[in-house]
Amino acid sequence: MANESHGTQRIIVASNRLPFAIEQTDGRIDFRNSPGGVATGLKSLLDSMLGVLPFEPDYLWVGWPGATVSDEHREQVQSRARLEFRSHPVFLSAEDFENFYQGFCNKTIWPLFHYFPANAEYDESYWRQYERVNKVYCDTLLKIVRQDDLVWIHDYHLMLLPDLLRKAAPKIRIGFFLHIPFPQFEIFRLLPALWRREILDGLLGADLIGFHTHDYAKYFLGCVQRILGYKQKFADVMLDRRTVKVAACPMGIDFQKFYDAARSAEVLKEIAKFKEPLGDTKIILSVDRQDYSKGIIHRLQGFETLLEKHPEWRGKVTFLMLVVPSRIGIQDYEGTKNHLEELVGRINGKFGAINWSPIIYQYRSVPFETLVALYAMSDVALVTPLRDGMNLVAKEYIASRTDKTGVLILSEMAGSAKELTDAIIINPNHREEIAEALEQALAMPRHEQIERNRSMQTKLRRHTVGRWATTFLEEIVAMEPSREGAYAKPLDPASQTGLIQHYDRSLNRLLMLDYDGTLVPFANYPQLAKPSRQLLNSLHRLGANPRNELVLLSGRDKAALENWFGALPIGLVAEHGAWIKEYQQSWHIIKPLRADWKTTLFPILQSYTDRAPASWIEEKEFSVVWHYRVADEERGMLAARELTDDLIALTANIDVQVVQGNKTVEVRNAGVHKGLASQNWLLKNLWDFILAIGDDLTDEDMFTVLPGRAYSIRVGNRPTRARFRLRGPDDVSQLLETLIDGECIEKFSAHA
Ligand code: ADQ
Repeated sequence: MANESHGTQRIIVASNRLPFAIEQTDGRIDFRNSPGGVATGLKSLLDSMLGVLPFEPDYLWVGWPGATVSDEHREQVQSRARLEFRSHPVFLSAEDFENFYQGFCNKTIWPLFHYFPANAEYDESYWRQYERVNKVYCDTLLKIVRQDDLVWIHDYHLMLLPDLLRKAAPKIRIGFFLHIPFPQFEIFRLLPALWRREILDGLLGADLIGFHTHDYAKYFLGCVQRILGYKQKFADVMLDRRTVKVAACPMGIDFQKFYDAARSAEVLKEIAKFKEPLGDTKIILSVDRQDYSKGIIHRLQGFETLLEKHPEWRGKVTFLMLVVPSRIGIQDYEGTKNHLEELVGRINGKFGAINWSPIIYQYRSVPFETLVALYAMSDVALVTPLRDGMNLVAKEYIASRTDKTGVLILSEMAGSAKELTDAIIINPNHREEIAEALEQALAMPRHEQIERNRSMQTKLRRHTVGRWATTFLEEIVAMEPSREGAYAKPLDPASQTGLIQHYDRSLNRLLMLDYDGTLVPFANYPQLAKPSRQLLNSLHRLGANPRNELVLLSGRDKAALENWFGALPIGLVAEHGAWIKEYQQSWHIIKPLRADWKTTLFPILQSYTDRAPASWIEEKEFSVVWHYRVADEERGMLAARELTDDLIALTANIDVQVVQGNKTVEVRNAGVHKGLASQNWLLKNLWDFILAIGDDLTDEDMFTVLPGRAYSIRVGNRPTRARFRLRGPDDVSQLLETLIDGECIEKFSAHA
């Protein structure tokens, strides 16, 4: 790893393609701009971001230059890429291109993630090459990356890279953004077991994983849950050593660039040139990369249905179809191209006249000004992907409508349909629906067009590509402190002495202790984890000290706590905070709670109990718990992952929370936790010493609300907000004994 450092924040972008592609002809190397959404979007990003971020950014873009480069040209490509494009090329071999790019990326992941499982190929040599290329990227990055760089990895070609990089350079901040959809579990699971695990673990090497929509983020979290079983809290995945944030951050466009271009003299000239031969026919436009996911065939069929069902539009409407060559050499793509050209020919033959051609089809890439001219002159944009991560064309069309007229017809399967809700939203699989939408669009009154586009333009103006990138990067930068604090330091002898001295000189002490896993080890059945006489004695002595207020916070029900600890001079919290009881007072509910949802969930829990023999259900007043400690480990773990996933989906509309505990899955009321219960005591007095000890995720809620000076201790070695950690209940007992011993000195000094 390089170790020089500058004052600015350097961002290393890693993606499959660079903003340029090279062509090698007769020993000559030419550089040209890359087509496609990711490269276009990122290029605008780089242009628009300078001066927007709260830190001074500097960039380097690492990626494949779009062709295999012979050895003798590599140095030349490298230095031009650096000087002219702030880029660092990753050179790939012909075999990489075949098996990695054409193979795993475009014949496995692309079809699968776009819900075309029948097109997906599961070829071991593709997978091996995918692993290899991700390693090549990692090695390249390690040569240039510096400790304080922020690495932003893009898209499905590099899903193993975050983890590879994390392992080699653990402290580097890494973001990952997926530009295509992330599919639901039932689709993702079609990948062989090893691949799907490695892909998820690969992605989880990042600090932040971004998707275009909430659905994709949710599907990803669902797959992590079902396949890896890692604990999750909201949209955070809790790994052993780190927390990974998963977020929806929809990508925008450079709105102003399209809006201004549409009014420029150059574009106006282009419009006049294109419109002249079309007379006063209405224009429908479609623009995409050639790809079966874009729904081009269905779209043509929809247009055909329009002309069949509404003959009044014949001769009065022209469909301009612009298709950019893409992924040439892959059979599915070649097949679609032939099919679509046949269809264009058939429709033109069937309906066309000497002076009117229904479809004008162009198979090529066009310059920016031409593209904007086409957007600006078309009455309707027909964007009908069968599946699309986002779809920038839909956004670019709206941004190019300076007079706010024009109608966007948009597929509900495109990520952008979540934002562009004022478009005519259609199901792209249904030709009748496309035809009806076209009919509606062609007849739409001008004022309605303006009204719809005004609201969409307002959104697009606000959520630009610059803002997308800034939000994403700022999010990673903001995560830094919590990542550093993810591991507490051991309560070593020096810290323990400090704690004891502080305890000794304090007069108002609050001690908050968890029970299971903290004061006693877990037992096969909860009723077996009884407190020993010695523990009860220690708790009694600590609680009876007039300088102390001792509270036991547990997930157990109040009957169990009452039975074991009811006679002690201490406060009690049951069901993770649903019930509280101060010393010498009676139990009360912390806030109004419901429990009617429990009956609905029982049959589901019951079905999992049947699947993992020896697992069982515990019912408490305001929560239910599925225990699998004594079930077969493998079966129990698999069932717990699935159950958690099912419960999260089934309880989406009710105010409860699904919590994975130690060999348990628990459903409880949302907003009730040990943090809330702790506050009851924290606010009661001006404490000069606070000690909180717990072993579980549920105790993190308690650690979160503590003041910074409090002694918080997590039992076990897990990421935590606590300041210190201890190994197990034995260490906790020892610490408590030491505090009790100190009490003798207290009494002695009080008498002295
Ligand atoms: P793409 O599948 O490439 O992108 P899209 O988002 O529509 O799809 O972007 C295409 C880009 O190419 C647009 O910016 C458009 O202007 C440009 N383009 C299209 N046709 C052109 C032509 N004939 N000539 C010149 N330029 C043309 C992937 C995902 C998408 C996601 C983007 C960004 O598949 O779902 O929206 O990344 O994340």
